[in-house]
Amino acid sequence: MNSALSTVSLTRRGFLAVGTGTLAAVALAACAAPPRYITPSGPAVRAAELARGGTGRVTSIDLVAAPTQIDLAGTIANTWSYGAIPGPVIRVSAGDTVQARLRNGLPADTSVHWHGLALRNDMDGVPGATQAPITSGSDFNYEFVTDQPGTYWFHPHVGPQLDRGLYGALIVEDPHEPLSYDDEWVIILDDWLDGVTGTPDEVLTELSSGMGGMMSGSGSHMLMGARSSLLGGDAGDVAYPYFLINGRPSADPETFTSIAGTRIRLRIINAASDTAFRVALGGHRLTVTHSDGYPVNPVATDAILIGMGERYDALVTLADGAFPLIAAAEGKDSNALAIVHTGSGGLPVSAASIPELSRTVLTASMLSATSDVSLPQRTADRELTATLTGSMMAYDWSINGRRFDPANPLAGALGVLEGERVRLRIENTTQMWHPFHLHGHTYQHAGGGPRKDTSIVLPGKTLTVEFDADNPGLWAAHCHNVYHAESGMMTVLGYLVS
Ligand SMILES: [Cu+2]
Repeated sequence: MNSALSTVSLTRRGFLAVGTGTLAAVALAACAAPPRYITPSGPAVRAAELARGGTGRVTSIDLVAAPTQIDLAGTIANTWSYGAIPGPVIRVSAGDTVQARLRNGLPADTSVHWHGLALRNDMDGVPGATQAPITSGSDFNYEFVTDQPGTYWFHPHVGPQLDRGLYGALIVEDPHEPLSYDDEWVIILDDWLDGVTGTPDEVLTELSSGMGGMMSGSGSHMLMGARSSLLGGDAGDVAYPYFLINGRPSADPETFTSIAGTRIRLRIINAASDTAFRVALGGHRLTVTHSDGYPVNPVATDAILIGMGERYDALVTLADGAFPLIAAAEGKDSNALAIVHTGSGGLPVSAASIPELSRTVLTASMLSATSDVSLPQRTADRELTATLTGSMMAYDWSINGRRFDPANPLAGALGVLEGERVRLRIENTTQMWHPFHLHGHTYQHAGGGPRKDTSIVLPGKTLTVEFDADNPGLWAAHCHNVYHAESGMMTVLGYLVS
């Protein structure tokens, strides 16, 4: 644990040495001893992976990230994808090994992050922290043992690539599934502008220039005046011409066909970059059973609020007819749509709005983890604070007042020791909501709340969560608004060398 090969200094030079794989070249700081963190390729990470064990069964998949086109009800747009939009569903049983070979056919560096999984750190897909970027034309082999069953997903962790078509579902099935249902549908939500009004890189440049407010209305991508009381005010920064369910716009919706009385498990994933959705199925109530992959005590609701990066599973027993499944873009006055069709009955005449959207809307604060996944009672060994800082107009989004620097990713890192119970306060001092995401761990909202890895934190509010530091490595912690993260609202949770 204490050899130069297993540690990394906080210096820029030292970190870059690790990032390029020349571990022996790690340089130690010349001045005051900075915190030392274990490395993604070190023995602690290998030991944690060995302790995971697993079934030994392997699921292999080739993912090719490449330029493609998307058909948006007749409008053809150039974009990037993993072959289709959404990408392939990767489905394994808990404990199985995923082998995913990523071939980078993009004209840019990329990576794949396996969102929500407590996986081995060197497979987490964060260039600068856990691996070197996968350069254009090269390959990278991801291989890791899956841990907990649940609904997860994958996407790049490079620039605003997530706001293109690069995303897919990763479903880890429970070999002892306690829920009873007849079928399941994966519902992936997205906000879309790529190839239509511009590219995500152009959006980021515009937002970062601080000129967006002045330019709005004349070809600007900036959205002014999106308001949501559920989100505490400003709902989002970016104007999108389309909102998609499973890669399709409302004018050409996916139709799910089943028969009345069928019990369906919905696995809802928000893969958007700047949009929370309010999801409901006309004529039905939903029973929420999981948040971010982990079981909760079931709660019946009319609609669900889901921020970027979050997942909710819900059970629904289908009635007879045709029903709109609507994901209303929260505060943005537009919808994504799919159709659920059972037996008799024509398609719904109007799918613009359904009463369920304005009835009970479930948020994470209404949920509690089931006893089998609740963290055991324990006094916290360490308390950490991540204060979300910055503003929309300056676009200087940051954590603890520091904008993330990819060239010096451990500056301002949050340190923990393996084995600790950690209490993390996520304090939002900004005027906007943020979906905070911690890699490699599924914390529990304080007070017996749900297990989650991505949580909506409203403006002016503090969310307190706890987790056990049981997955050593360097873990990104950031806002899952991709434009906020790329502007600097990101830090690293690092395991200290003991
Ligand atoms: Cu944010």
